[in-house]
Amino acid sequence: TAALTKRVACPDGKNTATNAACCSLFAVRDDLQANMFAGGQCNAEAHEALRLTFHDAIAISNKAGNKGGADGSIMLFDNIETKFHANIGLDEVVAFQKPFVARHNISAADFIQFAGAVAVSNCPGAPRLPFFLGRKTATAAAPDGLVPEPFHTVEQILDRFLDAGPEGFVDVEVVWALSAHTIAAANDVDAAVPGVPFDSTPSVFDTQFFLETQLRGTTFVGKGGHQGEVQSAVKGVMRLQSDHNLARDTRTNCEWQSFVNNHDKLHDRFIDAWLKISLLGNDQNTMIDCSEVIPVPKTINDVAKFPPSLTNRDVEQACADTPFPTLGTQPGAATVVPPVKRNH
Ligand code: HEB
Ligand code: CA
Repeated sequence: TAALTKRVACPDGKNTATNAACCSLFAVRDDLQANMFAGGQCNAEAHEALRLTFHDAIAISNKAGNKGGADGSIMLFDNIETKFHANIGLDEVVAFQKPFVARHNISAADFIQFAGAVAVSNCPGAPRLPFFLGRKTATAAAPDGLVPEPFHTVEQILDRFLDAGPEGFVDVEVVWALSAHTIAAANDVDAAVPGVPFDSTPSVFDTQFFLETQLRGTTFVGKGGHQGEVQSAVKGVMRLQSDHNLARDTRTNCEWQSFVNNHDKLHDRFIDAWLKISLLGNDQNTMIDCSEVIPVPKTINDVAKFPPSLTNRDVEQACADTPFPTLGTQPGAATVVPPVKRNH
């Protein structure tokens, strides 16, 4: 039976909400859009906000009793956690985000996930991510070693995800979560070339990441040879060794390929994977659904195409069950994908 929900008028005189507890989030959202995401852009700061949601949340271990998770520890104990090797670069993100937490009535734990959901909404083609309010606050820093690294083996990565929380993440869910790398870049894998994206469209939430990682690697963004880096198929694009291997491993390759040119699947499965990440260590049933505060992303007409000059012949077919989809090629000569520039 569908209940009729009465909306409450928020004290800001502008907004209404299904639950009064969500009212204060409108001002946080507007502050983020204006002062973190440069007027609602899918910019470097938005990418970083999404990465931070993962690095705070994934630091939970079933084997170790499920302490931590999405609890704000990466910000509350940043002196400890941002020194962990896997969290390289996040010291700057945390420093940038802290004043926002300070000027609003929100916990670090909720803020990190809320900022990530707002960030993703700025990327055309992205799903509108759900946001639940009311996370537990960290009482200690997470231990080192729980955040996956790009030089970890597929075995290590799948094991780590399976150990994250009481349910863990099964192999296909790991692939779903990696949709995040369609709006992502690396600053520190090769520090000589900051902002190098993981696909040719780092400000669009499309399926290009899954397509491009399946292509034969031919080029390094910089001098190459960095830990966790392998050759990519497109100049200016960096490929992580972990993404390369997940696209090819028998446990994950068919799921990986299934995202190529399947925008609906990308959209729906990222909601599932991200929501689960964003709730790690918390009980959804005791939290308040404030998803209505998250902006509705722009839609796109997502038709996957090979980057200029590349074709189905450049695919390193890995999935044995299904052939790679036959796709067109973007017109023109091969170009160099420009780096993602920071605003702050
Ligand atoms: Fe990620 C980025 C790794 C998963 C989100 N990554 C990144 C990087 C790396 C990684 C290395 C780069 C950093 C620098 O800066 O240098 N990841 C990784 C791994 C994994 C992952 C190994 C597992 C497999 N991610 C993930 C997830 C998510 C993410 C799940 C969500 C959900 N990342 C991300 C982002 C980014 C990244 C967003 C971008 C950032 C920027 O741009 O800044
Ligand atoms: Ca993309």
